[in-house]
Amino acid sequence: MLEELEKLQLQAFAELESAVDSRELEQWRICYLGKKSRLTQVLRSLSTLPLDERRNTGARANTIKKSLENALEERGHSLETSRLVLSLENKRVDITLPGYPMPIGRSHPTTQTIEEICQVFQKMGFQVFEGPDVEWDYYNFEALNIPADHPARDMFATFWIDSNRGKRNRLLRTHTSPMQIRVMEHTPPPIRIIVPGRCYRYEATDTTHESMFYQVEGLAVDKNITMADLKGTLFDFCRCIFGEERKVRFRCDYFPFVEPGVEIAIECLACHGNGCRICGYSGWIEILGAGMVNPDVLRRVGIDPEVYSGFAFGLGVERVPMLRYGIDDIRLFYNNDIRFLRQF
Ligand code: FA5
Repeated sequence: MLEELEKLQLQAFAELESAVDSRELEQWRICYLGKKSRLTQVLRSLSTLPLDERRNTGARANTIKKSLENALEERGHSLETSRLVLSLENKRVDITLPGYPMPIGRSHPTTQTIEEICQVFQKMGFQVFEGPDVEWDYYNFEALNIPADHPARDMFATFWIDSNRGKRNRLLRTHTSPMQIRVMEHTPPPIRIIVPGRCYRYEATDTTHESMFYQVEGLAVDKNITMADLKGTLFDFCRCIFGEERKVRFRCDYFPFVEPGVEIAIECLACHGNGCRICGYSGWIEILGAGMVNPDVLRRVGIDPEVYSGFAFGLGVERVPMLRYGIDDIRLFYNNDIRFLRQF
């Protein structure tokens, strides 16, 4: 029996060496150390042996059992270590490889345009101010000579926010002109400001109209300001932004808070003035409304119109890149299609 045990041990060691994963190790354990293994059978049958043989065989069988258990544990460790080394080798990071480039964001084309517009006016001596998107009826309409029921309210389809005892009083500003009042209330002339900001109109959108868009308001109040100052400032601006060659149209318009009122339009880039879908077949795209500040508006904020005069304008920001790059639909700006935005 002892001879058999020695053979068994040699065979077990040889097989253990060829086991390559935990599944094969477990099979080996069942075969050589399991309940039905030959070694367990020998240990169980010791009591049937004569005393002498029992002692020798028992001692040897136990030693073999111990050495098989140790060998199993060692082989387990060594297989685990090789598995770990292999997996580390496979997943090794080569720190000398160049990293993945991080996509870098950029300013929205509207933001870029606002910055450029502000720079042009800042060079002429205008200061930049900002104001609230949520406005009172008073600033958006009343103080600008547009009392309730004035037909000019139809020009500014309004998103109302709340009302007080049936009287609507808070809204999303429909233009940046309320900032004329807010600034003049607190600043004595001379005033030269521009105000970039969002405006909202409750109207159907089309290629040149959005329900949310940006304007840049301008206001200059001082002694002896005339229509010539307004025209000179705005023509200079148009030349800076659109170049010397581009045709600029200057003609009368009506806004209750200026007198006289004008509008400036730029020749459509897409059709060179011949008329197309973008310009509504007129050949021109209107970019701003302007005029001399109405004396009633000056009086309302405590500025004497006999001493001071001023001009104001409100410029549609998105129309500038549309005219420059031939963008045929204003709605592209806020659809957030990255393929469009990436071009600027
Ligand atoms: C006004 O908003 C006046 N507050 C402008 C003004 C200021 C006049 C100071 C006199 C003195 P108007 O509604 O025309 O005016 O808008 C001015 C410009 O904003 C337009 O020329 C156009 O370029 C742009 N604009 C107007 N409505 C929209 C719209 N729905 N979507 C995109 N741009 C618009």
